[in-house]
Amino acid sequence: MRLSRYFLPLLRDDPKEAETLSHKLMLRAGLVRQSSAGIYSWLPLGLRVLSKIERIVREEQDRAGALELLMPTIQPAEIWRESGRYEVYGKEMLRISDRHEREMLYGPTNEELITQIFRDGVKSYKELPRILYHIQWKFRDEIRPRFGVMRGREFLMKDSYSFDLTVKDARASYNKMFVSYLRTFNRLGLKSIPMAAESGPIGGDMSHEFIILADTGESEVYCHRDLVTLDSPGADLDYESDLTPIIQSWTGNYAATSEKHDAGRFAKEVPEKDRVTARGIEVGHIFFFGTKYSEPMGCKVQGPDGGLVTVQMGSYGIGVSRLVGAIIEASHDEAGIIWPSAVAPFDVGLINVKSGEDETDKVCENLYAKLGSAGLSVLYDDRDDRPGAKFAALDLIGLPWQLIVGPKGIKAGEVELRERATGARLTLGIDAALHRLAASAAEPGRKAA
Ligand code: 5CA
Repeated sequence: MRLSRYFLPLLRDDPKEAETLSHKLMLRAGLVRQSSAGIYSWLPLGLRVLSKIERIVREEQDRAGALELLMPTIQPAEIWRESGRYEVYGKEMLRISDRHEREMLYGPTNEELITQIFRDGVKSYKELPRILYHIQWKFRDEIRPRFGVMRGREFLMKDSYSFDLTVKDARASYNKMFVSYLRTFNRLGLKSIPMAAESGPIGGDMSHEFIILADTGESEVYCHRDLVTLDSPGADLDYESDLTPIIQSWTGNYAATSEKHDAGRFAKEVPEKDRVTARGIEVGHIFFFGTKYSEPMGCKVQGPDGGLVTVQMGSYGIGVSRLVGAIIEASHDEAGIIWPSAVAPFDVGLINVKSGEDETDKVCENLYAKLGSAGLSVLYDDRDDRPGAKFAALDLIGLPWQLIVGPKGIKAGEVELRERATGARLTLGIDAALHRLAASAAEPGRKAA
C-alpha cells in the first residue's frame, strides 16, 4: 500500500477526550474514530488489526472443534422473556420496537438465541457434544463507556456456546475452551492468566476470566507469581485427550479478580515473595451454567435410555475489539505502538527518504514489488514529506520493521533496516535486507503457530 493513496489521518497531539494510553494511541495512529459515546468507526489501519485478531481467534476456535455460525445483532424480546432475562437485564440492554410495535433488542449476548436454534434443530443425544460460536457486534448501554474500545457500548465479541448431555461432558467442553483461550492469547503476543471470577448476569457457578496484566487495567487482580511465567499449550495439543492436567497446572495456584479475592487465603496459600498484586484487563470470560437457559427454554434431547434430558450448557466470550486496546496497553513505548508481528496491520514500513529523487524512487519501487512477492505486506511512505515526519509516523503506527532508503545509502549499495520493538538498526546490502525480511515472514508468530 502506498501511503500517498492511503487513508491514515494521524494526530500530532494527544486528543483531550482520551484518558488511557491505548485510547490516545488508537486515535493518534488513525485506527478508530468515535462516532458517539462508546461507539467507534474502524478506519482502514485499525480494521486490518481487528481482522487479524479475529482470524487468530477463529483459527483457534476451529482447532478446538468449535463450529462457526452467524447470528444477527437484532433479536426478538420473546426469547429473553422465555429465559426470564428480559426484565432482569435492565438499562444495559438497548430496546427497540419495529414498525409493527414488536419489541426487539440489540443483542448484548446470545445465550437465548443459540439455545432456541439448538432446541429447534437437535433432538438426540447422538448429536452432542457441540460447541457453536460466532464473531458478531454486541451492544451494551454501559453507564460509563470509557478507555476507547476497551469499554465500548458497541463492541466485537467472539461468543461460543457448548451443549452437552452430562455435567462431566460439559466440563470437558469448558476445558477445551479454557485451553484454546490460552493458545489464542499467546498467539496474539499476550500473556494471559485465567482467574476465578464472578459470573454476573450470564450466571452459573463456574467461571474464569482471562486477564492480561497491564498498569492501566480496570480491575485489581491477585495471583501466584508462577502463573506469570507458565507456558501455554503448544500447537500439537490433542483436544480430544484429557485436558485436566493442563487445567490443573493453571488453576492449582491462587489467582482471583477483586470480586473473588480472599485476602486470608491469598496470604495462607501464597508465600509472600510469590504474591503478585497487579492491575489487569479482562480479555476473555468463560462460564459453565448448566441448565440456566436450557431448562426454562425447554432445550432437551432424547437420552440413551429414551427419556428426555435437559442439555448442559456453557458460554465463552472473547473481547475481540477490546483486544486491540489491550495489545497496545501491553506493547508500546513513548514513540507509539509496537505491534506483535501476528497482528501488525502491515509487516514493513518502507521509507523513501527523498521521494521525487529518481534513483531513490527506483530502488524503493523495486523493493516494494519484491517484498510484496515475498509475501510481506508493505506500507510504502512515498509522500513528499520530511524524513523526520516519516520516521515519527512509522514509529507511531508501530509496524514491526522499517526499511529506510535514501540516496546516500544507495550510492554505497545499502539500505537501513530497523526493528521497531528493539530499535536495533542494521545497515545491509539491498538483497541482504530483502532476504532478512523474507526470513522474518516465515518466523513463528506471524503465521499459524
Ligand atoms: N455470553 C458471555 C460469554 S460468550 C458473555 O457475554 N461474557 S462477557 O460479558 O464476559 O463478555 C465477554 C468478553 O467481551 C469480555 O471478557 C470482554 O473481553 C468483552 N467485553 C465485555 N463488555 C465489553 C465492553 N463494554 N467493551 C468491550 N469489550 C467488552
